Amino acid sequence: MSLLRLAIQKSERLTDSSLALISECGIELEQAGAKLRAPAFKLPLEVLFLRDDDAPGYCADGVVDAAIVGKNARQERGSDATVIRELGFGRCRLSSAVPKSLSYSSVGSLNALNIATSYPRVLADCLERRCVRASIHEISGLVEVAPSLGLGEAFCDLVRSGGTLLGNGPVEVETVMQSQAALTCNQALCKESRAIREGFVSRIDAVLRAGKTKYITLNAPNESIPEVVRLLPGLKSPSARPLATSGWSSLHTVVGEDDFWGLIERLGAAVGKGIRVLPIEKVIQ
Ligand code: PRT
Ligand code: ZN
Repeated sequence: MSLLRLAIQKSERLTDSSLALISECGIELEQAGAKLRAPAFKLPLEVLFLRDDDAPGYCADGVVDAAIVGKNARQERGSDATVIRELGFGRCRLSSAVPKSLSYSSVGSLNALNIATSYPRVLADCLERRCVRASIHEISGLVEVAPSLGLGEAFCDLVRSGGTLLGNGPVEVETVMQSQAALTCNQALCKESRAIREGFVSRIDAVLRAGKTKYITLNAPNESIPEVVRLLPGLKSPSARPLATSGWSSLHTVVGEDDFWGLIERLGAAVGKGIRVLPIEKVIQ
């Protein structure tokens, strides 16, 4: 029987969010995290717990069929695995940074510098595109303190909040790539495994859509309904149900999260208080 083998990161930064997504997809794993592999209950899917550095290559080579990995790791490994969905967690950027003492005006200031990084391939591609000739020194850890250890005059590493950089003194100067976790897949799947993958991707889509939408209910006097309807860009028009109090209705709709707070403020101005916002678990389309 066909089985979809999905790699996720073993007990590191992306692990909890990957397991949460799998669970929100309604997939229950046997002994999640306890072993190297965990089969799913009632679904032909098996999760393998791997290092983020290894998963992109294993996915490209077909050792696993799919993997949840940082796009940065996939790009650095030069993996042929296709990005099927960006998953919205593990967001970070790969940036170059220089010591405060170095006078920096533009990317050209990196010319002839020795740059320490764990992402030599991605950095080299970026510098080449921007016609910068620097020498790249590959190191595997302590990247942000590399210049102070004499391991380079500048460095290039992942940045999330920027707190690590602030703590060590260097200044972030160029974004090399934006990254986040992605579902990547091997393209050479048999028909059955592809069908399992498509089912899994539909579940992920339902979860991702739900994450971007909220359910809103509010009570409004009937005369203000046209104005509320004008303000609410729902999936369809909001539904209105009469309240026990005559002349009033309860309105229900689904809204996207873009400009969510702006919308709530405009609604508040139109109908006053009593707007209720509820999370949506899944949106199936
Ligand atoms: O054992 P394994 O090899 O699997 O794990 P790892 O230690 O190599 O990877 P891990 O868990 O650190 O990162 C896994 C993935 O998380 C990365 O490939 C990115 O896609 C993503 N990610 C998101 C990050 C960060 N944010 C992040 N901030 N990876 C690393 N960092 C580090 C960064 O290297 C730097 O040291 O956090 C520090 C900077 O963080 P801020 O918030 O201070 O800017
Ligand atoms: Zn790693």
